[in-house]
Amino acid sequence: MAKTISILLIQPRWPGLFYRRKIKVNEQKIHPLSLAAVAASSGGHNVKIIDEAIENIPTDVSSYDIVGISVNTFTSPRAYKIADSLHDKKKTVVFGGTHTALMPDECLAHADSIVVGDAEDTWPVLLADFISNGLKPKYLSANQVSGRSIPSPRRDLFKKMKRVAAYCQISRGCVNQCMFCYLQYVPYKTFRARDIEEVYYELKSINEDVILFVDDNLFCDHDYAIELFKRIIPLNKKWWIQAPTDIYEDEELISVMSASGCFSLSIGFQTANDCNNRDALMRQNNVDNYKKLVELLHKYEILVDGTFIFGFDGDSKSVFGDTENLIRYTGLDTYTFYFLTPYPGTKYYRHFLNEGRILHEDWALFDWDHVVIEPKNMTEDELLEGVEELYIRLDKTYFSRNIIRNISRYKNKVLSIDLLSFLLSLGWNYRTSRVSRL
Ligand code: B12
Repeated sequence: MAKTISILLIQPRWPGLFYRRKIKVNEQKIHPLSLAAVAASSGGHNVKIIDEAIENIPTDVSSYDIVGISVNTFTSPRAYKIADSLHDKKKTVVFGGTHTALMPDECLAHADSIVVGDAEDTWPVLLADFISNGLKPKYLSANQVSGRSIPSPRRDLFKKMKRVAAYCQISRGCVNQCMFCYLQYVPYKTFRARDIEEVYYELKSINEDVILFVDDNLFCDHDYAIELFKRIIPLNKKWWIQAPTDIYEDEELISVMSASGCFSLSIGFQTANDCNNRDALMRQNNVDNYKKLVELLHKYEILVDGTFIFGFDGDSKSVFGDTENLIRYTGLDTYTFYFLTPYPGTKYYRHFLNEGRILHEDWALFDWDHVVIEPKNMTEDELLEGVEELYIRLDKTYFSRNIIRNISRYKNKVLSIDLLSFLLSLGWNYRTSRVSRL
């Protein structure tokens, strides 16, 4: 390599913590992965990672040649602020992350260059161009990086701190077509899975016993998933992952998941109302299958967190009671509620914009914890209050009464001290104010 440069990579903090009432992963207790993945594609250059959730950006950045910032929709206002102040210090700033793919032009108003999609193929080219004074405004990861060429993230660059769990990514992409999901609108949606041996050795090298897999949908390839889970059994990790509802018929998969240490799944039930499933193209979902799925997972001692979205056009005030009944009937262990959030830069967003139903233009509010579109069959207040009252009702009369039953469901798994400390680190967040603290 001709010249070695110093790179500062920043993950901006998320300002929207106040507006919620749910169980939440404590971001300060787990190292985020995105920038460690970018660092892994930075060749022999010097890299420093700053996670703003736990540390401040240094005021003196003179030793860095270039700064990369990871930008999600809800962190974009913060990212723009950081970038503008770095420009005042004459720094070259590059953006990457979901929001650059959705809103490239807006991002380019604050950055010298943007990476759209995977960093593995684009970032090395960008760095070489920067070194030869030929930085281009946009790098598009059009030839999607194959799973086999995704290297392990640079965990050695994480700030040394006691962590309760580690994130790990096995695959990227998804075959489903849910209209609200950002993946429908970016050029890197294809399902790609990493080499099983690579994942095995990466997991083996991770100190933490509790692993949170951050895949969009690992279950796109059941055979691959089964092979991977079998391979990691000897590692004796306890792990969690997001899963779709359509694994309800695959008992072999579920039994291998359990044997390899799966303690909990987050499942995208999304709605109690099948007509929303049709409208939002959630073809994998069918309310009739949910009880069978939850029972099967419980049989294998896997806890189930159900995620639900409120504010679809098919939702009227009856959706809250319907969701409550579904949660009780299926026997979910925990539940997480979100407000429908069409991401700016998508066709879905334009649909609501054309109908004059977008309530805010502050992207920090587009975090699924704020109502950002005017609902069709109820008022904004009815939607907010419906979700809040549902949380209160279920917390008091369902969750708190079932907590002992739920804990006993872990049986063998609960013996892990690491798993217990991870579970205890989950925060129970309450909505304290309607006004975000931005
Ligand atoms: C793990 C995760 C979390 C964790 C940790 C978040 C964190 N601080 O990292 C927790 C559980 C805390 C979390 C919470 C939330 N999350 Co989250 N989360 C994820 C998830 C599942 C994985 C992220 C990840 O690590 N990916 C692995 C890395 C390697 O991939 P990557 O981030 O895409 O990075 C690659 C490229 O994008 C690019 N890249 C990324 N950054 C940069 C920067 C530069 C400079 C360059 C060159 C390239 C580059 O290079 C990387 C390697 O190719 C994603 C979904 C997903 N599959 O990405 C959602 C996701 C990022 N989360 C999302 C949301 C909405 C949230 C919440 C707001 C939800 C909520 N209301 O509670 C909160 C916000 C909390 C916060 N502080 O971020 C959305 C963001 C959508 C958007 N339009 O911005 C996503 C995309 C989920 C979704 N399907 O909508 N989340």
